[in-house]
Amino acid sequence: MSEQTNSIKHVASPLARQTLLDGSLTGPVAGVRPIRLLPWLQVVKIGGRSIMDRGAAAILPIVDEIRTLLPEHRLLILTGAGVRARHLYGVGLDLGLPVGSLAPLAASEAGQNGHILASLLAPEGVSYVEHPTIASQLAIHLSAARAVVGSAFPPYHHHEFPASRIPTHRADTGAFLLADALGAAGLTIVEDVDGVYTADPNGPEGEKATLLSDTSATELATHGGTLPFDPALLEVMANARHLERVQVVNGLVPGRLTAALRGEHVGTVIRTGTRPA
Ligand code: GWN
Ligand code: ATP
Repeated sequence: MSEQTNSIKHVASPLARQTLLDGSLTGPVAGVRPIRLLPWLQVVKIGGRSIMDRGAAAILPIVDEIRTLLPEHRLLILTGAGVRARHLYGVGLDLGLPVGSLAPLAASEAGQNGHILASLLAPEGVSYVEHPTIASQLAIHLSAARAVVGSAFPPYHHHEFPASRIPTHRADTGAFLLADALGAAGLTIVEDVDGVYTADPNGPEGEKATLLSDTSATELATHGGTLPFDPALLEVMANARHLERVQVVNGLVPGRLTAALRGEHVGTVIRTGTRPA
């Protein structure tokens, strides 16, 4: 039998011959910290219910504040969904819609709030950019403008985890996932309360609630009560690759967002699971 010449070209890859299911094999290759894509970017999540639903009284002052921040920072401003999504969940759940149908419907409300905010900032060159643009053309848009606005809701659609009938991954989680994936300089979550309290300051136990000035995702995971953001945020914070902290600030108090972006401690700082490189 004549010997056959093997002319197959092999592609050298450290993962070519091993299962991706064994952490001890993938660890040496995949365990390194990813690069920061946009290390100068500040991500700001504006609450849907807490800010946008309040209309002009809350939106116009924050728009003024963002306008004055533009020379200082390059911003990705992401909006939450607000009360229209709560109404949508009510109707959709009554009709028996699955979570994968509710997720994109709620997400579209976050997008609407983004369109509103971007319209008000249009004279400053700020536009609403779509999810696919955020995914692949954010850098060029932020080279043309100091800031862009997008939807904070992650576009999971029918891929939303079926753990609950209300989408698990909502605007706060979406904003964190983006900020961490981009290796942004920071994420500030803008709410209508001074930060995270021991209990809902607007709830029945509100009078006894005290502000947590400095806390961690690990501590909050054992908190038990309600929080001013999606609980899933704590899970993604535990696995953060870049962001070491997030600050929750009160957007109804003029100057708090400005101070937070300057690195001042003016709300609740929540430390994530990641450590300085
Ligand atoms: O529609 O306001 O992006 O940026 O999750 O998907 O439900 O879509 O299903 O580029 O892709 O409603 O149409 O809508 O909010 O999400 O967008 O105006 O495919 O610019 O078409 O990932 O904006 O929208 O709702 O964000 O959060 O056309 Mo909207 Mo949202 Mo626009 Mo986007 Mo979803 Mo697209 Mo998408 Mo859908
Ligand atoms: P979205 O952007 O998803 O529309 P949002 O972030 O604007 O929502 P909420 O989800 O309503 O707004 O969260 C803010 C509210 O959370 C506060 O007004 C407060 O009453 C409530 N809250 C509940 N628990 C706490 C807590 N432990 N500390 C502070 N606020 C809390």
